[in-house]
Amino acid sequence: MNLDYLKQFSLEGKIALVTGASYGIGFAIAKGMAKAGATIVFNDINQELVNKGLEAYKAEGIDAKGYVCDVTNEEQVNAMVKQIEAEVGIIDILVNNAGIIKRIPMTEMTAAEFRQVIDVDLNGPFIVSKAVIPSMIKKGHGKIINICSMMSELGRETVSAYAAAKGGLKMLTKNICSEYGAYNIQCNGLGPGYIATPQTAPLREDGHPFNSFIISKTPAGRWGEPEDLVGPAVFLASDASNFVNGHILYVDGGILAYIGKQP
Ligand code: NAP
Ligand code: GCO
Repeated sequence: MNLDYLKQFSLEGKIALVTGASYGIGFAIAKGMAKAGATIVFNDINQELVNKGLEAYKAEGIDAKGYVCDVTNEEQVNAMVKQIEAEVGIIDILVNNAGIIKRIPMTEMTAAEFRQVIDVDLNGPFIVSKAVIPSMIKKGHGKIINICSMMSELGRETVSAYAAAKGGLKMLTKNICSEYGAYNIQCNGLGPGYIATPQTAPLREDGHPFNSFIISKTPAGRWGEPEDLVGPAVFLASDASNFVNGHILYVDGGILAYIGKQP
């Protein structure tokens, strides 16, 4: 075992696939992993977004490889993983980051809308994990990080599908740990609090009551930034977390610990 604690956090020589990482949380995590030494591969649903991502990585001095692939499409995912293995190598680290949200009151939500959220946020991580695990087993190790949410633990109005998906993702995490831990695969969840990205932009508009609500509900007294997730993500991807498995690491400025201020 490497007891040099700083070296334990290094991702030197590792290949990391971060899904949906052209911008937002995925981009920040991939950027951090690259700085820790990993080779970055990412995907997004169309060439325009992939090109946008490639430019953003290049501007940071990162030589990333981007693929067009929808995480809900098993054929596309299997083809992408095969291509990455041939062009870059076996994936050591998978971050299931791609995700969507639909904020619609449950009784107004169609079953098709509900299914679409479950498809991207829960079936996607299942499909991509399933595609990378066999090679991780052959290689003798692997790290899977599922991007969970406050909604893995809590509910709120309008996010029934998202909460169902992220709650499911928490349990998929524990099950991958249970099923493949014996193969030296660690599967953990990273649960961001409320983070300033395009996904939460509608909630942060000037004067939106949700903005001040979140600030008052967060002991840290602010929204998170994607960069707040980098250290915890690198930890979960590195040898420093080799005996951490099936855990959900919440990075939320303290929201889940706090009952909130009396009105
Ligand atoms: P974002 O800014 O909307 O980015 C999500 C990324 O996923 C986008 O690049 C998106 O591409 C991509 N994507 C969506 N559907 C996809 C698919 N089927 N296949 C491949 N890529 C797809 O969101 P974010 O805030 O960075 O969130 C990233 C992850 O963190 C999500 O899983 C989200 O649920 C989770 N999260 C976010 C927060 C937060 O406060 N922001 C908190 C907790 C958890 P398009 O642009 O084409 O949609
Ligand atoms: C919402 C938000 C959340 C966050 C995040 C919290 O509408 O409540 O979008 O669900 O994005 O996942 O951790």
